[in-house]
Amino acid sequence: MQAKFKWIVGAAAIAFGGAAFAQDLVVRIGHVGPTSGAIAHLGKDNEMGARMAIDELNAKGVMIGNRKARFELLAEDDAADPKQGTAAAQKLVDSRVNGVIGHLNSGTTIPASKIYSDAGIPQISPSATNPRYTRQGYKTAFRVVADDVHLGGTLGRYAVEQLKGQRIAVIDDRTAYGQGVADEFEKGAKGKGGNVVGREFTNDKATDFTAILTSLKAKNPDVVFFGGMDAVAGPMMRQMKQLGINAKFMGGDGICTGELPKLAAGTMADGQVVCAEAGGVEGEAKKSMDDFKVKFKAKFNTDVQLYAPYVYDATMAMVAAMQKAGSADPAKYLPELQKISHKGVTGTIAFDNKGDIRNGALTLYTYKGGAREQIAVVR
Ligand code: ABU
Repeated sequence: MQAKFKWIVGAAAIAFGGAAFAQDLVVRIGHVGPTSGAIAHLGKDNEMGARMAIDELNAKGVMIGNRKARFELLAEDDAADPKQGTAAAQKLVDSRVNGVIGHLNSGTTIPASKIYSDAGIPQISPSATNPRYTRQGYKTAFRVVADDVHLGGTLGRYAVEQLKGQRIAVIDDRTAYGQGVADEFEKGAKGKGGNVVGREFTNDKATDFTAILTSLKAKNPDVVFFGGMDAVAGPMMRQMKQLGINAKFMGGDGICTGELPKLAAGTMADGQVVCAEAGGVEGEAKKSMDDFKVKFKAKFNTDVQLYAPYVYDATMAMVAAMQKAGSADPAKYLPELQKISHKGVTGTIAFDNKGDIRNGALTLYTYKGGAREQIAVVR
């Protein structure tokens, strides 16, 4: 007797007695960031950006090939820890995700990228800025923000040319991101004739900076650059104030968050901090970013911290590539992702042959009255 029921493994289509109909195509998108630990506010910000994209895609109804796609978000916490990062990556690979958005930190994104590459799964980091990530030769690695060469170098030049820093001190947290961006800052400042009077380091869990700040105070710095994240920068600024160090405070994207004024607990003077987000839009394009922030606040009842719009764009660009390929199979949509040109809220998402964003921008910010204020968008 001929079978009346047939389950086609690996494809969501069912045939009953000869009549076939297409079911939803389930597309699993992995997201990884630190949703626990000192920078959980940033990991949650990223995850909400992914959630927003997935919810919009499901509400809109997206066709991939001739099938209606239903997107699932598999969100993992790596606590900004490289070992937990690789464990999260392996878990997502084992869950047969179609693509991954993440991780947030360079120190987790770089080791995880080998796991995704070996599995042939496309990965887009929305925020990892260490250049090494896209220089390993992995075809699956992409990022939608500028890297630390651009970020640190621009800030180093800015310290000398615009802030007129005469005695520049540099501190980093010894992470892949913090040390890398501080090195690039130092190169940029020295390239413009800047005088770097001291270099110190701490770690990404430290809370007491008395020893390094006392050592730097003796050198009377007028600019202090910190390569690291806001959770360390805030207490560092408090202790600078206690020690009477009245220097400008600079940092990369890791400190350039909505949370920094709270973490600095009222010790941040207007205009004292200069930092940079590793992306940005200006002119007419700024409206879509502003609209995104309003929608985000309405949905989650919290403001964007930093990279949620970039996560949103990364997710949308990945899905656009699946649509172009007519398939969510990583091997089939990867070539489309490599040549995607997706108009997002953070600008056009298109990648160079390393997987880096084309024509990446930076936005320089300061803080006034406890709120971020844009100085300029630079390319
Ligand atoms: N880019 C700043 C935060 C993430 C990272 O690169 O580690």
